[in-house]
Amino acid sequence: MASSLSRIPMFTANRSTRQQPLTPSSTLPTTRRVSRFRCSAGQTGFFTRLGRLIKEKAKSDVDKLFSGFSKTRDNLAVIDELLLYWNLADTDRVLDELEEALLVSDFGPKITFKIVDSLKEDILSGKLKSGSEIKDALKKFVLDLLTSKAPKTELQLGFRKPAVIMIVGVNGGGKTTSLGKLANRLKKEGAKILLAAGDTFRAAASDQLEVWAERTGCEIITAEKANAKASSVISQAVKKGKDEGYDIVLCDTSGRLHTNYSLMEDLIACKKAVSKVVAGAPNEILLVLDGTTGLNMLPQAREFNEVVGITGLVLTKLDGSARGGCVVSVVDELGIPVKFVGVGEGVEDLQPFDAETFVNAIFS
Ligand SMILES: Nc1nc2c(ncn2[C@@H]2O[C@H](COP(=O)(O)OP(=O)(O)OP(=O)(O)O)[C@@H](O)[C@H]2O)c(=O)[nH]1
Ligand SMILES: [Mg+2]
Repeated sequence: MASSLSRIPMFTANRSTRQQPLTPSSTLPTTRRVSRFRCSAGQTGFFTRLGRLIKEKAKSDVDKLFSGFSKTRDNLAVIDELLLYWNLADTDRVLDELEEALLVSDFGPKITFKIVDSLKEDILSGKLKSGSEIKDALKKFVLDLLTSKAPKTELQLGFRKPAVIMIVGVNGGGKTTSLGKLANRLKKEGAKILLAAGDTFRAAASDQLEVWAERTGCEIITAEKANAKASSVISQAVKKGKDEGYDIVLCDTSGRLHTNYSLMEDLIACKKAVSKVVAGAPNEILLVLDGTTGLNMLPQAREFNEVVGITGLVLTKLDGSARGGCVVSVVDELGIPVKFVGVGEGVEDLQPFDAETFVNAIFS
């Protein structure tokens, strides 16, 4: 990690900071706090280490990660029963039921048929001879798919300071919450974080982000006036990030329907504005998808990807009634890695995605 400890002033987000969002920290009054940071970016490799470190921690958080998915597990538990009594003569019936279990878990028809066909071929050729071998082959198929189609699940933050992460998605998917949780994780690893309240459509949106700024002890830039352009708020934040040595600027954006052309264009403007301030930024454009919407998330992902180029997915609400198979469908179809999963509303409830852990959890 870094050699030097840096101290930066912070302030509790409140109305006065909103009205004067670009006031230099050094002149801010009263509620300033001082915080220690273990390291600060600027050295080559910091961002790479940060991405890796966060991912490694995922492995130790396995229980929490998949405390959700109970519905998926229930649906897929049928597979264990089926395979326990499997014999060759029963193959067609067992594979039909396995197909149904995968479909109700939102694996989607395309990937389900691929899995079942592959298992059938291996059973008929004598390669798979027992229920447990079939189960292992099923898990391996899904794992291979996840790791081959979208291997880079770590954040890719480039090497220029500040790295910029934009969070996009449809209304209510969990963008602001995920951004807050991500700020918490990154800050815990020692990064100096600035939040940008790029959701300028809803008056309450920046208040919500200010709560997260306060909760995580991060600074925030909000719009100076009503009806400000999102691109202007975001680019001001990135400028401040650059001038004041922030490691990462996390940009919230408004929820928008992927079918609304003018709102989607607004995202392109945000992306351009950021790239004018820091070459190569935004480094990550994370699409937040609500896990409870199941396969309906696919058209959203396609559209956002086409318009701004999505670098990673955040699947939220997996603690609820989400069906885990949709993760596999999205990765299979779009080849975009899932980078994080949301497993609750708390500040710690965002976990890095790890394919092996995921497969073990849903087929446990
Ligand atoms: N259970 C659960 N709830 C979540 C999760 N992520 C977000 N939520 C909740 O989902 C609701 C919407 O979250 P927001 O972060 O406001 O969603 P958003 O995408 O920013 O919404 P808009 O800005 O209105 O488009 C809130 O009540 C969150 O607490 C999650 O992983 N699990
Ligand atoms: Mg929001």
